[in-house]
Amino acid sequence: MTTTPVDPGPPVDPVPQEAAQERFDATIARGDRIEPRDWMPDGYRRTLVRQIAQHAHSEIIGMQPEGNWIGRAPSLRRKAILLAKVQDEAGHGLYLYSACETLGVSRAELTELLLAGRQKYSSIFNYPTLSYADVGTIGWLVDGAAICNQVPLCRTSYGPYGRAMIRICKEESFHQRQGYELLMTMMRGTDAQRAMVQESVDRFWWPSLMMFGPPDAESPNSARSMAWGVKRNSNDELRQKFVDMTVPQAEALGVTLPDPDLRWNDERGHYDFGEPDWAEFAQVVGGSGPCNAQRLAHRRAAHEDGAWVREAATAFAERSGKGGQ
Ligand code: BYC
Repeated sequence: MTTTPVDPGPPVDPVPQEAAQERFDATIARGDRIEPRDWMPDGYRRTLVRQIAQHAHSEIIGMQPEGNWIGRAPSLRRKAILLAKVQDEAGHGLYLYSACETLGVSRAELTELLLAGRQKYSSIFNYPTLSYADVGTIGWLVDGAAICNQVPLCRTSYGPYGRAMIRICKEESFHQRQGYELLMTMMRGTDAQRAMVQESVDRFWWPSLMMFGPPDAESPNSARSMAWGVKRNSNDELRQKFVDMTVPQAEALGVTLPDPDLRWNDERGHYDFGEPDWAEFAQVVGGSGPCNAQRLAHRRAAHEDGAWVREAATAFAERSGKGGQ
C-alpha cells in the first residue's frame, strides 16, 4: 500500500559511461532485455516512464466507463463477468505502476502527475458509455485494439514492462472474448437489441482506431522508441493489423463498420480504410473530449476518499516493522 519507490540501486557493475552505452546498445541490438539495475540512457528511462505510466493510468481510468454499468447489469451472470473484468483492469494498473517503480518513480508521484494533467491516459476512455451494448463493444473493439497493441509489447526491451505485459495480454484475451460473446448474444436477440449493438459500434469504431496513436508521419516518439525496442511496431502497422483482424469478426457478428472506404485491397493484401478524424483526436488528447473533466474529477475524488486506507496501511506496516515494504 505504501508507494515508496523501489530503489533500483547502483548498477551491478559500474563501468565508465561510454562502455556502459556500448553495453546497452549491444543488449538492444541482440534483442535481449534491459533490467532495472542495468545502466540505461536518461532518454530511454524517461520514455519508459512516460509510456508505462500512461498505460497504467489508462487501465485505472479505464475502469470508469464500464464501472458505470456494474449496478445496472441485466443479469447476475453479466454482473459477475463485468465485475471480474473491471477488477482485472485495477490489477493491470498495479502491475504497470510496479514496473514503473523499478525505474525509480513512485506510484504516488505518478498519480500526482496524472491528477495535475501532466501525464496522459488513453483517449478512448474519454467517451461515454450510453448503453449496456457498450460493455460488449469495449470488450470487442477496445480490448481487441489493446491486444493488437500490447502483444508486441511482451517483447519490449525493458524486462519488467515485458513481463507485466505477458500477464496483462492473457487477461485481455478473456476481456475481448467476453465482449464478443455479449454482442453475439444481443445480435441473436430482438431487433431493438441488434439496433443497440449497431449504434454502439458506430460510436466506438473511430475512437478505437485512434487508440493506436497519430499516423506514423506525425508520431514524434515512434522512431526513437522503435530504435530502443520499447515499441516493436509502428502506430499505422498496428492500426492496419487491427482493421484486418476485426472486419471478418464484424461480418460474423452481422454489424456494419461505419466507414464507406472500408474494402479489401487484393494488391496490398489488407483492408483499405478511411482516415480517423485527427482533429477530434487532438481535442480529446488535449483534454477537451466528451468526458475528460468527469474522468479526472472522479479519479481525484476516489484518490481523496482512499487517503484513510493508505494512512491505515502505512501505520500498520510501520507498527509491524514492515515500513517501506
Ligand atoms: N491517447 O509519438 P506518439 C487498455 C500521445 S489501456 C492518448 O505516437 P508513442 C484498456 C502520446 O502519448 C490502453 N494519448 O506516442 C484498459 C504522445 O504524447 P506525449 C492504453 C495518445 O508513445 C482498460 C503523443 O500522443 N495502452 O487498452 O510513441 C480497459 C504522440 O504520440 C494516444 C497503452 O498505453 C492515445 N490513444 O505511441 C480496456 C499501450 N496515442 O506522451 C482496455 C502502450 C498517442 O509525448 N502505449 N498519444 O505527451 C503505446 O503503445 C504507445 O504509447 C502509443 C503511443 C501507441 C499509445
